[in-house]
Amino acid sequence: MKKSFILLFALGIIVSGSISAQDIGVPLRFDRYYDYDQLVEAIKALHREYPNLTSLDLVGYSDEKRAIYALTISNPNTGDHLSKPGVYVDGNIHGNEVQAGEVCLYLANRLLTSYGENDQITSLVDKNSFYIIPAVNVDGRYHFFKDANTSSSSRSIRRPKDDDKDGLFDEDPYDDLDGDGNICDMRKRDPNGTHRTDPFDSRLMVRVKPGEKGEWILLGREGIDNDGDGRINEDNEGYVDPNRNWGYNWKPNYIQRGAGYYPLSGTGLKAIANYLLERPNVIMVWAFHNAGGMFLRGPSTKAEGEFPSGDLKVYDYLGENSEMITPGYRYLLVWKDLYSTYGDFTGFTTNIIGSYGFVGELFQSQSETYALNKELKKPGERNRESGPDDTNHQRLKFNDHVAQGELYKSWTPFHHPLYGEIEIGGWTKMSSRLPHPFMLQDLVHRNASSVIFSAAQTPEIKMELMEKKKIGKDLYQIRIRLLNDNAIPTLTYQSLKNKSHRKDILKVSGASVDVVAGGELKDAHMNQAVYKEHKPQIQFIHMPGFGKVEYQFLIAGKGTIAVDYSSLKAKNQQLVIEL
Ligand SMILES: [Ca+2]
Ligand SMILES: [Ca+2]
Ligand SMILES: [Ca+2]
Ligand SMILES: [Ca+2]
Ligand SMILES: [Zn+2]
Repeated sequence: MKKSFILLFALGIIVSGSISAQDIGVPLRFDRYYDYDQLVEAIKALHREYPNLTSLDLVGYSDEKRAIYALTISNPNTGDHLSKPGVYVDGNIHGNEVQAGEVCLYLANRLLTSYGENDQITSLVDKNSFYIIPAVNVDGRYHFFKDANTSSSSRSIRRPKDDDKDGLFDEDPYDDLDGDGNICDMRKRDPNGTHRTDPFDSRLMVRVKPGEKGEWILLGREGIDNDGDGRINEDNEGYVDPNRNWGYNWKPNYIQRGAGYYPLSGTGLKAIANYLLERPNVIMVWAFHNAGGMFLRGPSTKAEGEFPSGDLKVYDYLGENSEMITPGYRYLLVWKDLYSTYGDFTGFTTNIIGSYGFVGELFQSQSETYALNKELKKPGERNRESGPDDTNHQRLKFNDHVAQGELYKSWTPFHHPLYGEIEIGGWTKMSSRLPHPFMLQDLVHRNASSVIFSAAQTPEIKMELMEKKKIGKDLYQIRIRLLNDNAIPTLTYQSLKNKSHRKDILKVSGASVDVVAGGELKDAHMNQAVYKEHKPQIQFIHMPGFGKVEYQFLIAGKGTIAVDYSSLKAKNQQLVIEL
């Protein structure tokens, strides 16, 4: 009696102390979205299940004091995590871009559950250190699920900002008037309105032509004038854009909207910046966002110029392969193909951390396909008369018959305190930028595969003795070859050009030897070596992708020598040679 009471009591604590913990077991599920608390549970579950391959770090806290976690995946038996090429992956820096978090969770889940079973993945987990932060903007993610939102709100850092400069902060947000958890649109019947009902789908509206009578006036997003200043929803949460607040090429608000008052003013961002600075081994960065189906590379502004050609080869190789891994996604240059951004995250990681980096813009609404009726044109083909393009018609059909109506709220009458009798309806918060959960598995797997592909291309240096020749009494000539079979060099050419990160070091040492000369062997057959003038026993080198370098040393003495290769971003190597 007493025992079972205690047991029940203990179970009660377990059940009430964790949120939906019964849902969250390893392997994780990807036919659903994880809210912030569930995401934390998921990452903890992975760590609990694979304590030997993971470590769970509390990176810091957000502006609203939520924990930001990072999961490190690295096999300690193959070396300390800092000794291996680091692959940093994050998501959800924009709070509403939630499937980016699922890509990160999926990557972690895939690497861990396939370790020891899949050869490619086993060798990656042995070779690399993965640093995964599934949700950067933890406050944004929390509020996106918990509060009423559009598909684009709850995006900002949760740092109050007075957008309309009236002395009040975030005082007039959207208002969920009908209490359905979505911020949709408002419309009102008006014979002099700007729009009439679309003849093909009565849920849509088309703009009236000159001289034509309207039926509707559009009143914007759901809401009221909370502060009575004559404007509706003019000061929503934030707006400090967490992807414009980083400490590289930051510009103030009048140049870059959302910049914040100073770089890294976001508490959580500052913590992540420090986390990265403590991991100089990071050579590859992926930051996932939505939407549009794009892999974006820098530079972020035209004024920064183009990357060195050596880096472009790397970006093209990874970007073009990623395009093939995720059909329909495009590999683009951000400032040229989209727009310039100042103070963005990958600008920081490229230039301060010295990494290659992509922004992955997940999901494209065109993937919500529905085979259209004959009278409707194909998606992308615009305009019968002056109607909206057919993408909306197709998306509505997809909503009706594939998502069973979950993505669109039909227009419903509502009495508005200011506008009187109106209707509320339109796309819901889980529409437009997020795949329906049934499509999530495909999205997370393909995008995680792009990360895995790039991780496989991080540098892996092999060092070999090419030749050892006695050329005099106690005088030896040795030739060392270093090979990198992967696409990514040991240091970006940008870092090399800016001298922002140290080169690799090749060092010859021995108790009873003297390195008389040493330098790069430009041509082994022609015996052309370029000797370094001072301290020939230490050479500063750079390992290209898909390439090799050769060095030659003249060594006086005898006994054992060690040749040590050390790198910031690739694994150190050593050769021991007997003279
Ligand atoms: Ca205000
Ligand atoms: Ca609503
Ligand atoms: Ca107002
Ligand atoms: Ca409002
Ligand atoms: Zn984004």
